[in-house]
Amino acid sequence: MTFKNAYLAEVMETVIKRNPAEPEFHQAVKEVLESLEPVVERHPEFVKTGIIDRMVEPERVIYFRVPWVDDSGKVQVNRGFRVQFNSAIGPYKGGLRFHPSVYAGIIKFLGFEQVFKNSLTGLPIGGGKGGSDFDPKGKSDQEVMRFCQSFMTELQRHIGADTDVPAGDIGVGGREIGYMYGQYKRLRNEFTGVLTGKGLTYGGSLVRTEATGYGLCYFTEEMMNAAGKSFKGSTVVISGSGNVAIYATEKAYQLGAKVVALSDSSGYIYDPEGIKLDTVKQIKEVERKRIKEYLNYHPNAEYFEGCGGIWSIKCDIALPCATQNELDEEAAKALVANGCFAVAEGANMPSTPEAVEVFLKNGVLFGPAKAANAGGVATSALEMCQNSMRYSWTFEEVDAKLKNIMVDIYKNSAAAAKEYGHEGNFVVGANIAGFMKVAKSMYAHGIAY
Ligand code: NDP
Ligand code: 2IT
Repeated sequence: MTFKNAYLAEVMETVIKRNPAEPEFHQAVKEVLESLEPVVERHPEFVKTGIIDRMVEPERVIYFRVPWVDDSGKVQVNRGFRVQFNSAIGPYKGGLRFHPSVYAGIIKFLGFEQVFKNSLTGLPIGGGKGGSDFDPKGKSDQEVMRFCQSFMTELQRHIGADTDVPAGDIGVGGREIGYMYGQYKRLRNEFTGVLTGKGLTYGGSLVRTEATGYGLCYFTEEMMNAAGKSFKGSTVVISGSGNVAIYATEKAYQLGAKVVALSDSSGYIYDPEGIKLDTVKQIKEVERKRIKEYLNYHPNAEYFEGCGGIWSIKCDIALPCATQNELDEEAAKALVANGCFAVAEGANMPSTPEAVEVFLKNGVLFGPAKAANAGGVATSALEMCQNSMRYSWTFEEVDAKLKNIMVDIYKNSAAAAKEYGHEGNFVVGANIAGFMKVAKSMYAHGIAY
């Protein structure tokens, strides 16, 4: 244990004991608790009222059976989860992940991170996360629809526009949100903003599709500008080729950079002339095929099996946008050796703690996920706002609000880092800035004796 503070060490020990065999959750909690050392010294009232002891325990965990019938008539059973982590500053808010690797530890880590991220947006949203071990890959639209309907049949009794508002994450995009929204409406006979990431014809917000990737680049540009750097003329490597990666690529190009690599869980493509994004959108968004198909359109590009090698490509800026722990110490060293000067996390917790250490020690500008990818959930909160008003803003209006939010997140994280003696360390800064608003709210709400 690396804690100097005995109280924080004890909280960490309890988390490990109470949540055995959930290493991703332990990792996420440890990173935040390490950042809070200077805060607990300055705010003994948070220790006395058990704010942190309470924050590491979800308010509610819902775990349910999701039975559905596949195209051959066979009954399939998956597990559904919703972790309602913290509602101190607003209704629970956070995505749903459909991926075979989903289990309680993944959803808890994501839900915990979401609490601080949502606080950083400056908007009134609490933290939650959910999902299933269902694998949408290779399933027909009908199978996905039947699964989503069964999933929502249980989830609907736990959520609501003022209670808990889910959205997308890995494996959950517009198609899945549509099926789930349809089922919610059917069961509840109400038309409310209970999900975000909805289609534009039934209450979705412009820019929500692009928001996480665009927001990531707005944050990164702000962080780089403060250090005299920018996307303009830079070479960028982005992992993943899903929602976040595609729109990070689009914005990086708009800001004057060249993106040379993208990946999926099978491998990565390298196109030194610059990835042609229209081709990637066609392969991934329309055909739902593998990134390898890119070579059928652009035979001069190269394809490599296995996704880890992508970090050995020489670049100025790296944006991991696939999944947790996809960038390890060795990859971080390779990036540093190749002159990479900025890394910002589009995915949640994509860099291992050892990799983060390498970046910070070598002076790489490092934008942690909670701050850098908060544009998705921030725009979800703007979607909630428009739904409440029964009104909608233009693309330019939402995009301008998103940009302001990302600039503010950078400034607030940088300021908190400086105030607590860690100037330039945006991991510490984002964790503290996110923590303070939630802690003050929990303190104000008191505790039942
Ligand atoms: P998508 O499902 O659209 O895309 C996920 C991408 O990551 C795919 O290219 C996928 O490849 C790859 N990937 C998934 N799991 C693995 C794995 N175990 N190993 C290697 N590659 C993998 O999801 P999103 O783009 O929405 O999400 C990507 C990341 O961004 C996640 O960490 C998510 O939590 C985070 N995020 C998403 C937000 C959003 O608004 N969507 C907001 C903030 C963060 P393959 O197709 O082969 O599985
Ligand atoms: O990790 C995330 O912030 C998301 N998947 C988006 C959550 C949301 O509610 O838009």
